[in-house]
Amino acid sequence: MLFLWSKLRNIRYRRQKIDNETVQTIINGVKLFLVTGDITTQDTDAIVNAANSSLMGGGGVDGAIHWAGGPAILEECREIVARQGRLPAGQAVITGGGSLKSRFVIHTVGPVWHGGSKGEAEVLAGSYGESLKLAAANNLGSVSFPSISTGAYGYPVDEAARVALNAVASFLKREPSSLKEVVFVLHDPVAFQAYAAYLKELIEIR
Ligand code: AR6
Repeated sequence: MLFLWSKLRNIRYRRQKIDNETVQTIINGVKLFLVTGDITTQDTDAIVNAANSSLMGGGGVDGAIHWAGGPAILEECREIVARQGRLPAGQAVITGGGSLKSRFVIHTVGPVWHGGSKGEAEVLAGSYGESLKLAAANNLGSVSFPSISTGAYGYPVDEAARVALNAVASFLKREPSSLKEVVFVLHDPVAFQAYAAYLKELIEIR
């Protein structure tokens, strides 16, 4: 019993320690770091939306972005869908930021989790890579990501954190670009812990 209690205390202590630390690294001159909070209040050049293929809005972070950014974003999304059709999972498009602080919104569609053997990791990595490609193509200096697919789409957050951080780190390593800052804005402490734990692993490996 005493043993169990001291183990639990230890876990709590380790978690608090991660909370109080700034978990960040620099890859190829680009600062990569994690914060907790609401992505709609970020002032990076772009924020990334975890959208669905219709681009017509939804719940979760998608709903929050359209709510905070106003109808101009939806109007641009409509034009994009009229021009090129629904957005496949793993792809990304860019619109203005409407009334958000960030000038742009990059909309991407993550995979729905079907157990992990249906190519989910490749599609999720594609969402991050294609979003960063668009940010670089538009000469942006900073971009914020939510934890794509880990809400309504059911992707387990520990696995998603690995895929997300590996995809961003490998893009930054191989593509010199305008980017100076990539931020993960994690809405809840469980997601923050998952991303912090894996980012620390990555920092130690490097
Ligand atoms: N800021 C940052 N992260 C947030 C915010 C916020 N304001 N709100 C939620 N999250 P989800 P998905 C986190 O469901 O799994 C939509 O209906 C949330 O806690 O938004 O990719 C779309 O239209 C979770 O960790 O996106 C699609 O139909 C993460 O964002 C579908 O949901 C992703 O959760 C996409 O599902």
